Amino acid sequence: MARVAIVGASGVVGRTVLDILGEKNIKADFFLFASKNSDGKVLNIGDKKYVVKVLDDRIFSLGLDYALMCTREDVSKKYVKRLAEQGTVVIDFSSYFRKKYPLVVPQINSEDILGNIICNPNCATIGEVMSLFAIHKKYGLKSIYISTYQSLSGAGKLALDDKFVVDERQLKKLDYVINNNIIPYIGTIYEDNFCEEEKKINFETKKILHDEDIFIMSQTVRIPIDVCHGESIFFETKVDCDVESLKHEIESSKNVRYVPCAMPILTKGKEDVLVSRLRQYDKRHFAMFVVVDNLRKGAAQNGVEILIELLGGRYGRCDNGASHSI
Ligand code: 2RA
Repeated sequence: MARVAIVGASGVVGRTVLDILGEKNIKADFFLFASKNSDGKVLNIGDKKYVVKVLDDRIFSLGLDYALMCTREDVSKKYVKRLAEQGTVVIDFSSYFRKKYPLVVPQINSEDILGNIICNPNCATIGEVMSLFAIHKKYGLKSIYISTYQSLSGAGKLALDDKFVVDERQLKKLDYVINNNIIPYIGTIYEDNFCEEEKKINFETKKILHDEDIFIMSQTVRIPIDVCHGESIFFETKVDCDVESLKHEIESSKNVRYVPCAMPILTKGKEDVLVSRLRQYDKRHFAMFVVVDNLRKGAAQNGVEILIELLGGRYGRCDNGASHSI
């Protein structure tokens, strides 16, 4: 069996990766790593228990086939290249390598899975491109205007702890109180007044859809819910079309469903991206509302799907949900 590390296993995304590996019954020799705080913790994959080890240079002596790095940029920067150089195929969840290495949503661009470093996109980008890729393929997209409503778990465990804090001095992660509030940016704000999350969405959308010419404007906002990102998306197609034709494309996209009212409570813990309220202004201008579980399809599930693609390539293609012996 292959040897697979999950690094950052005790974080919100890492734990979701473990859940999904268990749900999909993926068989491998797993090694779980995290920071000192989680040393010795026991976590499950399916009904099997694993002891979490502190991440350090010992990871390089394990002869790993795959590593899922559910880690921050600084940790990925330190470990990803070295692992890749010694033959481990790394699926990196941080944004550190996204400009240079393949950035993959398997339903859209699995052909980009090449080499030993594969990047998992940003959660808000994944929801957006999942809802639009079939439309882009069939009708072309000239422009996308997206406003996001992003949950606290997108910023990790500490941001979830900030949910009920009312005294700014007691915040662990966020810059402002989120209790009964919304914060109109995510990540660093740059000199041009765009924030980090907006720049990620703009860059990543073009890279995943293989289209540098799409005009994209985004506005990213943090809201006080635990899980699932909402996205209000306006888009312009390159050719004339109508709501029914677009709905058909959405409904025929894998892991995307059109529903009467897409809300976080409907997608939390689920695999599919939900789309609703598709409407048209004229033959080329449309609007819709999208929700994605940011921990699942927006992060962990996408990474596990990349792993499954890799297993298919190396060991014979496997179907989602089947038992995968690596
Ligand atoms: C967030 N998408 O929600 C970003 C990073 N996961 O903060």
